[in-house]
Amino acid sequence: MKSFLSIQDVSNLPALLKDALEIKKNPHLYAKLGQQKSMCLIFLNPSLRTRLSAQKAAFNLGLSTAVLDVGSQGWQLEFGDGIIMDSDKAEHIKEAAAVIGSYFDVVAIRAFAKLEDRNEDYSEQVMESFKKYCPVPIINMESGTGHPLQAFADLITIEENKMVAKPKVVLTWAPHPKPLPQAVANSFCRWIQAANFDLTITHPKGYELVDEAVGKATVVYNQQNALDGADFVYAKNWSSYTNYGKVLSKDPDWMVTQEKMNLTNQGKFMHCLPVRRNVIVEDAVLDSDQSLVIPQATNRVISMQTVLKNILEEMKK
Ligand code: SN0
Repeated sequence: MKSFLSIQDVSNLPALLKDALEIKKNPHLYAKLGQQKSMCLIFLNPSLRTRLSAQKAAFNLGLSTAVLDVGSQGWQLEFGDGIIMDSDKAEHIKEAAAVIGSYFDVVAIRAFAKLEDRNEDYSEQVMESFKKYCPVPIINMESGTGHPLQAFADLITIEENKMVAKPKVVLTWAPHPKPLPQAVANSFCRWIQAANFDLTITHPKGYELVDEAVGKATVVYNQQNALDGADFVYAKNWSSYTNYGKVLSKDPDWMVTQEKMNLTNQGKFMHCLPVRRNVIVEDAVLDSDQSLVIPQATNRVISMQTVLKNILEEMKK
């Protein structure tokens, strides 16, 4: 693996999953792989799990890390081509990416969708600019359209908890007070289908995801029907893709409740965190044995460590 921007950078998903489960059993197996190498973590948005799990994963591989919080510590970056830079943005990505790439061996970036201009977010301007101007491998820590490290951790979690070879996985939209990106939902759909699981997506009308993410999944507008017989229930809010970045509904009837979980096949509850308690999902579900949110977060170390292991191995070739 040269870089990790999306599932398209994964040439062999079963092999990557096998790697992940091996690393989970023995986290220090590759403790020397990253020695004398370093990684820069660049954040344009907040993070708890992503930042700490990336640092822990790097630590397990002997790789040093530095963190740049662009919001509070760095110059505001300009990404446009041919722009007259007379506004608040002091540094162009051309220089910034080249400089960072001259200091580090791997660069990981978080840059959420701004939810203003769909073409801008879906063109992946930030990741693509880093890829173009930064001479070292790039890792996506949530971009305009995807969060592949989260989806990989989710897949590992399902693999560890599934009772049948092809579980029924339901992605349900849930209400939220703010407009959120589609990134987590998009990547979840792609990875679950790449793993050949049975995926049903449920959401109110107007919340259809981009076609490439939906793929061959079943879309059901009635949440209760969708949940029937589910082995895994993945809740997530996202803002509208069609009416881009808009909150079309805050309907509390879409919250995941214990009563709804009773419709499932003793289904497990999943969410990427951070989660708004009693808005997305009620306490009773989150605090029950059915909840996998902590194992999912734990597996964020494993997904990052597996990706880093593959990138570092590629660099040694
Ligand atoms: C982000 C998102 O893409 O939905 C990151 C998830 C890993 N979530 C949020 O920004 C939640 C913020 C909030 O106010 O609840």
